[in-house]
Amino acid sequence: MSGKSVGDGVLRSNVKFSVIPETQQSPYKDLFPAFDGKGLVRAEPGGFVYHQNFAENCHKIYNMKVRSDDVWIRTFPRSGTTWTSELTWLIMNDCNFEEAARVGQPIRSPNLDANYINHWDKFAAEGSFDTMDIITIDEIEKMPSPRVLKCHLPFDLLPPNLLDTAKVIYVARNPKDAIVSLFYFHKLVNLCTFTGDLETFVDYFIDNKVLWTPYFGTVLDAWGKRSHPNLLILFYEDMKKDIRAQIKRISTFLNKPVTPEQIEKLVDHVRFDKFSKNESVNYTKEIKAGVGKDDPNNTFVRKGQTGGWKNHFSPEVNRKIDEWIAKNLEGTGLKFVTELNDQ
Ligand code: PPS
Repeated sequence: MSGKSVGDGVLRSNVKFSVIPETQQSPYKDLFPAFDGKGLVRAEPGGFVYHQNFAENCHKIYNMKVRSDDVWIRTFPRSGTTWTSELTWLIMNDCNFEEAARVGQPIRSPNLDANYINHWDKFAAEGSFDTMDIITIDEIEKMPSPRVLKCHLPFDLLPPNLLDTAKVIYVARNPKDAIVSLFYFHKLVNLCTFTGDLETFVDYFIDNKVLWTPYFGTVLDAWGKRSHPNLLILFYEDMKKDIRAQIKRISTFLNKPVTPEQIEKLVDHVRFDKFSKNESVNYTKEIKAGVGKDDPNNTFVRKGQTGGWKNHFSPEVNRKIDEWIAKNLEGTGLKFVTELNDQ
C-alpha cells in the first residue's frame, strides 16, 4: 500500500487506527490491567492491534530511510525474534562474538515498535528507563551500517520501499506454541500483563483482541510475499530441527559467507541453555530493574521447545484452536509443524 503526504512533507500510511471499545471496558480492562483502561487500537485495513501511543507515532517508522544494506527482521511476537536477530547480527558483523557480549542485543539490533509502547513514560518516571536499552527512531536513523532492525509490524506500517530496498527476514512459529509463549510473556512483562487463565487468553487471542494480533494477518502478510527475492521466511521449528541448515540459509540470503568453524561457533552461541543465560539477550537486567516479574520459572528466554502447548491446552481448547488454524490456512498453502520428535 502506498502512502501519501498531507502537506507537512511527512508520508502517512493509508492505515487508520481506531480504539477497540471493548478493550476500555470490563472485563477486558481487568484482565489486561496494564493498559490502564485506555484500551488498545486497531489498524484498518489489516486489523493490527497496538497501543494508542503507536498510532500517534507510527508515521515516524513509516518515514524511516531504508538502507540497501539493512536487514529487517519481522515476526509475530514470541516466534524466534531474539534467536534470529542474534544469528543475523553476528553473520552481518563477521561473527564478532566479543561485541555481541559487550553490547546488549536491544542496542545492536533494536526493536522499532518498542518505542511506542504506552508504558515508557511510566517506566521513566519510576527510574527504570535508563536500563531499558530502548533506542529511539532518531537514534536508529543514525546507527552505523549495516543495521539489523526488528519489529512486529505488518508491511503496511513499514516504509513502503522496504522490501524493494533492503533484505527482510520473517520468522514464523506455529500458532499453538506462539500463543502459550505470548501468554507467559503477558505474565512476565509489565507492559502488557494478564490476570486471567490460558483458556481465557486463547479466546481473546483468536478473537484478535490481544496486543500484536491478528496472528494470521501478520504471518500471511509475509507468506503472500514469499517469492520476493529480498524476503526470507524462516520457521522456528526448522531452526529447532536443524539450526546449521538455517544458519546457512541466512548466510546465503545475506550474501555473507560463514566458514564451517564460524557455523559451529554460532550453533554453540545460540544453544538454548547457553542463550537463556546470556545477559546480552535474555532481558534479565531489564526485568530485575522493574520491567517484569523476577520469576525463575518464567523468563524471557523461557523453554525453547516445540510442542510445549501439549502440556497446556485441554482437548476442547485444542479443538477450538485447530478449527481456527484450519479456517485461516485454507487455500494459503502454508502448513505448520506443531510437534517435533528430535529437538
Ligand atoms: S519477543 O518477545 O517477541 O522478542 O520473543 P521472541 O524472541 O520472538 O521469542 C521468544 C521465544 O523464543 C524462544 N527462544 C529460543 N528457542 C530456542 N533456541 C533459542 N536459542 C531461543 N531463544 C529464544 C524463547 O524461549 C521463547 O519461546 P518459549 O516457548 O516461551 O520458550
